[in-house]
Amino acid sequence: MFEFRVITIFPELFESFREASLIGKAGSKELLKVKPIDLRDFTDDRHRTVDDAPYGGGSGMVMKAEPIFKALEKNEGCHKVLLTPQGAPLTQKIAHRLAGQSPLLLFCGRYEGVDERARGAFDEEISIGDFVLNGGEVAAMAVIEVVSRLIPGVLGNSESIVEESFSLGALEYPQYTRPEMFDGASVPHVLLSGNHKRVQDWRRGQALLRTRDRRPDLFEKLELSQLDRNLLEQAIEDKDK
Ligand code: 6GU
Repeated sequence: MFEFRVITIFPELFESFREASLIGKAGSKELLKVKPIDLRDFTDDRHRTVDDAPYGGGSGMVMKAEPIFKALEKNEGCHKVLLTPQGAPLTQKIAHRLAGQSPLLLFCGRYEGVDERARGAFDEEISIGDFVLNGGEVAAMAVIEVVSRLIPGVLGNSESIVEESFSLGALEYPQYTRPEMFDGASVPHVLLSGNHKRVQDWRRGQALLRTRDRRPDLFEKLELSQLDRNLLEQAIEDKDK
């Protein structure tokens, strides 16, 4: 059983999340558990204070070191992650590593940050992208979702993990479902051919074309075989027709 522990000042945000969709189903199958932990349980003043004004002045509040240390102490043995925009950008590769690190403790930073002296108590810091959230809660949910789907048995079909975008370094190919004609647009003929090899080749070509057009940064890193080059060439031709 993979265990996520989430330290947050908003534990209630995780109640519906842990019950919904894939995460909830995996929870009932006892493949994983999401345990929200209220940071305020680790304070001892009447107001359950978790933040204070920054030394040196300035706007916003800083999360106090003491409750953080107490909460982490109570959870020793976990792999401890601080969620912060200053962390390493989350990738599929990092997610695969985290999927082997249960119990995984996710600490949701709030306000303007955490006291610098508490940062050393974490094993690593992770961000989910170059934008600013008010707190790490949504980032923690992103990490839980990314990691959960890599846990054996959580996804219905384990092939879908391997085939996906980013695992192969390329974006996903275009998908279609019924009806065959929608708003004057038909489904590409090859997908109706029943020829598995042709379908596979077409999808690879489309995935490469998409990656080239939309994510040149990813495309640059792909190591293309001669077949890949031919399939991309074909996809470019099909587009120009
Ligand atoms: Cl992990 N936290 C916050 N507050 N903002 C973020 C983030 C994390 N990742 C991207 N933006």
